[in-house]
Amino acid sequence: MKIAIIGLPKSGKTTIFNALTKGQATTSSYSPSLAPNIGIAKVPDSRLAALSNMFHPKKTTDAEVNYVDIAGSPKTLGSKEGLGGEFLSYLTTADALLQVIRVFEDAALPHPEGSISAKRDVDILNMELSFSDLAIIEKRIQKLKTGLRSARTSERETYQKEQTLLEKIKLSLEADVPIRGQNLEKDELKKISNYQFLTAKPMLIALNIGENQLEQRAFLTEKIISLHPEFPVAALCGKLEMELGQMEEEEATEFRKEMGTGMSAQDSIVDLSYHLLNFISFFTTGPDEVKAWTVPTGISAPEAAGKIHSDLQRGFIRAEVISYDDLMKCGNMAEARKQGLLRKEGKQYIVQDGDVITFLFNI
Ligand SMILES: Nc1nc2c(ncn2[C@@H]2O[C@H](COP(=O)(O)OP(=O)(O)OP(=O)(O)O)[C@@H](O)[C@H]2O)c(=O)[nH]1
Ligand SMILES: [Mg+2]
Repeated sequence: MKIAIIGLPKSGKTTIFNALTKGQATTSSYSPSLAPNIGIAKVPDSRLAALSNMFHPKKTTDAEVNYVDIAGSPKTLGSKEGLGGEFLSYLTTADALLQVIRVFEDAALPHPEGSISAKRDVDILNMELSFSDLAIIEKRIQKLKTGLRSARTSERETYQKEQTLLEKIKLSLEADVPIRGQNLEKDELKKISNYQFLTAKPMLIALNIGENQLEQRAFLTEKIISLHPEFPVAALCGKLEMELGQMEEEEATEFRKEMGTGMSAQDSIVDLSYHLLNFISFFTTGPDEVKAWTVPTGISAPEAAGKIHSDLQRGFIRAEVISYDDLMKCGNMAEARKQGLLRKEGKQYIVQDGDVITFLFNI
């Protein structure tokens, strides 16, 4: 799972990135650093420890979330000059976007828009994401139109269908409806999946509040949710979370209690990403390694295999699947097999949360 962090300049993206990954990337009071920060956070999951106890593997590997933090204004999105192109490619490959909205007050660090307004900032970001998608759509439509002139009859229909679909999406985008809110059919979504449109991506909002706003946290969160019920929202104090992230676990927990910060930024963002963005975990087991994998809900068995290695997807034969709960009840694989709880599943199988899977493949 890869999550790209976006937000207006100086909203605290790098600070929150550090909090999430326990990283130490340089934050910027003045000019942004140009290189993106890339970091990894482990996903806490008690089921993995239980599986590890059962299989005694040489290695146990948590599921991971990859975070990318890109400097620069989203106003350069989609533009060719400056950061635009590179910036965009980091976003298009992400599974989800984490929008950092500045709520903290700091007179020494003026907000680029002149004042603090979470609603305005969310709107600006959404508009920029739409612009980026619109630019791609317009270019593609132009290309299709040119292509249609010289297209063979056999290609004509495909071209025309794509054009109609893109025109429809464009109209809605222009009316401020992001692609994720356009109720597109499954096959329509599939047709446009190659474009990796930004407004089609799931998004969550992190309100970056100041230490002195911790008590208003629930209120501030509710306010944004009432304006944007479509987005999961977490309010966290980026600066404090970053500092806590550098501490020893115990010390940080003690601090949290005292300050009433609640769940750590890491846990709350991971929780939000999983439950509200519909990600699930499946497990692979064996004497060498027990490992948790993160995939979107609705993924097929071969697609899940592809997350491990593209060869596994290409040469997919079938999957042997048992649910985590069933396996725990049986105590071990041999018993599960005896009880007939180990299922053989084919290419159409949709992976479920907690599935323990062995992929059979042939390359
Ligand atoms: N007071 C206060 N300052 C913060 C908070 N979060 C971030 N800052 C400060 O805001 C400045 C910008 O933070 P960054 O994390 O670098 O912001 P950014 O969005 O990555 O900035 P760019 O990459 O330049 O767009 C730094 O000086 C931070 O210390 C916060 O919660 N409270
Ligand atoms: Mg930054």
